[in-house]
Amino acid sequence: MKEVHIYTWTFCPFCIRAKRLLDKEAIPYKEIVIDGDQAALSALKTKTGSGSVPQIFVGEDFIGGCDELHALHRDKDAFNARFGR
Ligand SMILES: N[C@@H](CCC(=O)N[C@@H](CS)C(=O)NCC(=O)O)C(=O)O
Repeated sequence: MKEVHIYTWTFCPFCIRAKRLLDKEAIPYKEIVIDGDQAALSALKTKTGSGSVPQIFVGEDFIGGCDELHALHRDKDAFNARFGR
C-alpha cells in the first residue's frame, strides 16, 4: 500500500470525519497538522488547487478532501484500488 498523507487542522470537523473513515477502513496514514501555517496551506493550494483542509494524498496522488474521500468510499472497489489494496 502506498503511503497516505493527510494535511489537517486540529479542530476541523472535515478533518476529523476524514480521519474517522480512514481509521474505520484500517488505512494507516501520516497526519501533518498545519494549524495556523498559512505558508503550508498556500503551498498546498499551489500544488492541488485546493485551499481547504483536509487534503489527502496516496503517494503523490491527490485524492481530495473529506467529501471526495467519502464519495470514493461509496464505490468499494474504486476505493480499494485507489488505496492500492
Ligand atoms: N469540501 C471540503 C470542505 C473542507 C473545509 O471547508 N474545511 C475547512 C476547515 S474545517 C477549511 O479548510 N476552511 C478554510 C477555507 O475553506 O478557506 C472537504 O470536504 O474537505
